[in-house]
Amino acid sequence: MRRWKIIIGVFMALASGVSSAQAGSPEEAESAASEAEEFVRQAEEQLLALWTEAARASWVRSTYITGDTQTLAALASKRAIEATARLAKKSAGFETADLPREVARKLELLRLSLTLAAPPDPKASEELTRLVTSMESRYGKGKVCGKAGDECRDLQELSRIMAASRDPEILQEAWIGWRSIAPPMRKDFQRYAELANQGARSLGFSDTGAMWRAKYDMSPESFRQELDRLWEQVRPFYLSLHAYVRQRLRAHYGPEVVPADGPIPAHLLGNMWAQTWSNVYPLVAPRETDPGFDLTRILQSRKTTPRQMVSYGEGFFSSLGFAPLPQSFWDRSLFEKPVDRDVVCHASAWNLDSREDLRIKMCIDITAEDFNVIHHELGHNYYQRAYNQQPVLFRESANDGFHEAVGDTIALSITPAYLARLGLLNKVPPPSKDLGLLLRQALDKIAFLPFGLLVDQWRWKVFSGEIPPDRYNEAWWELRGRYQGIAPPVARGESDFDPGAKYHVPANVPYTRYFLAQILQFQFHRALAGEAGCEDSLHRCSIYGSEPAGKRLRAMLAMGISRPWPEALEALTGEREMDATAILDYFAPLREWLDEQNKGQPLGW
Ligand code: X8Z
Ligand code: ZN
Repeated sequence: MRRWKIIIGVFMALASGVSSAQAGSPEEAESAASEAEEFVRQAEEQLLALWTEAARASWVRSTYITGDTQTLAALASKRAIEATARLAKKSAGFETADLPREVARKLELLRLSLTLAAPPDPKASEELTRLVTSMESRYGKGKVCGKAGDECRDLQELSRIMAASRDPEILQEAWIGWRSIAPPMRKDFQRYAELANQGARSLGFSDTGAMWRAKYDMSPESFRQELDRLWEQVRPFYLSLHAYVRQRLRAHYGPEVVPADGPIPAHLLGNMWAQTWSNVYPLVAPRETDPGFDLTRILQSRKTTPRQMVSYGEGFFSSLGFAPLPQSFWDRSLFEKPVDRDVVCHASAWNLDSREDLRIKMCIDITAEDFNVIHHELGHNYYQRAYNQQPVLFRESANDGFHEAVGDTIALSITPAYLARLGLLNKVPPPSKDLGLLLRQALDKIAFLPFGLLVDQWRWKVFSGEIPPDRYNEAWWELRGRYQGIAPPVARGESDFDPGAKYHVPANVPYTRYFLAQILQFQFHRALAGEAGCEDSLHRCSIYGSEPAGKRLRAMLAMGISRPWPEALEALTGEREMDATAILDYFAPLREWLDEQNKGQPLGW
């Protein structure tokens, strides 16, 4: 996540924002162009100043949550989004047809840049930024305490239980426990949705969801259809994986806990939100093809430190020809949960000055899961640095799915052969064990897809009013059931607010980006593996050490958002469409095997 996304803005009143010149004569066209150019130039200068200011306030607040840091961060954010909203309105007044391409694109991007738009009334905009800051901080501070108020557990501790426990009662307690942090946000969330919509409408969008869907170089409606198309490509695979996992969990927990043909209870999948399932790999693994190593155990037995985990990640990027991370990254990042204060532990990557001040903020656990998350976060940082030579308004990923996909693409190259090269593994398992590896990978990558889609299906409907506040939770579970085929372990009602127990909802971070990233990273991997000369099966390819792959990747990253995303995709892959055939190709051997295992078993729910 890139914090400054929600806070970009410019604080200034441009003397002549709206162009009055109509491009009738060549002279008038020229004057309109120079007026637009000057507007954009000033906007970029001011944007940069406000980004930097708001990002610093936000960093301090996220790494030291107090009433004061919240107030300061909310104020800086308000200044930034108000100014951006003003500029966005002005940018819409320019006639772009005759403008130089670069200027026209910048005006368009200005109009689309906000994920949280300031309502016209300054009081309302102050309330809005206060609400978002407070909801995110409440999530960050979330703790679940025993009856006597002692023995409090935070999300990190509860997540460890979700990952490791095989006792349904303990799992259920942790699952219910974490969701108790959310009901107090419910009213705030409702008000936030109202105010955010006021802001979006003042910028000409029908609501905040429409504003989010407008960012993909196509109409919001076409984007919806793109998502449907991609989901239909992968849905049969998900059904197959779901049926297999259900059958194995049923064998382990018994028929009174897991139904034969209904949704899977949400607390049994190894993750607080049932969004990735690899933690239950040992329960569902086929004995005969188990790869026989567990990276978590290896890292822990070697007493790997958080910093060393990050160094491994840096080492991968260096092997592709990326410059090392600056010393300030090591000095200023937060790698471990401090013992003496509240922080927002949800992992994020930052570039505070839009140049070289890169950092990650993450409460690292020594696990295979966090080894991947580190690569994910570093992907953001290397992308941010790669486009920092672009003009300010182009310092962004081609679309938000690209930003989320880069580090994951690299993580796909963490193959057993690569781990052996690092000295973390003594022996590379033979190809006959690949099915186990592929299954473990699919439990994360394929299982995630419906979750990646549904979070915003819910929010879009909330923003449009199709889901009214008195149906927030019911509609959430309706979507969880429909897309993921999971069900809550206990009855839920409207005094609960389960969407609020997922970081991105209180923090106002759009989520469709992760669905897109899951598709894109396999397209990127397929292309880069080709560039690296790997002729093996895709899941055996690692691009570690490949200069040509690095060069190709950097060329795309350096484009930022200067061109519509299909051009960036083409620069890297030669393809202009998002396409799920790459993820399907990658897992093809597993699909065949799963279908075989599922013979005679119910599919769906
Ligand atoms: O939020 C994240 C990253 C930060 S951008 C850690 N992710 C999503 C999540 O945790 O829900 C990465 C995968 C999905
Ligand atoms: Zn991310």
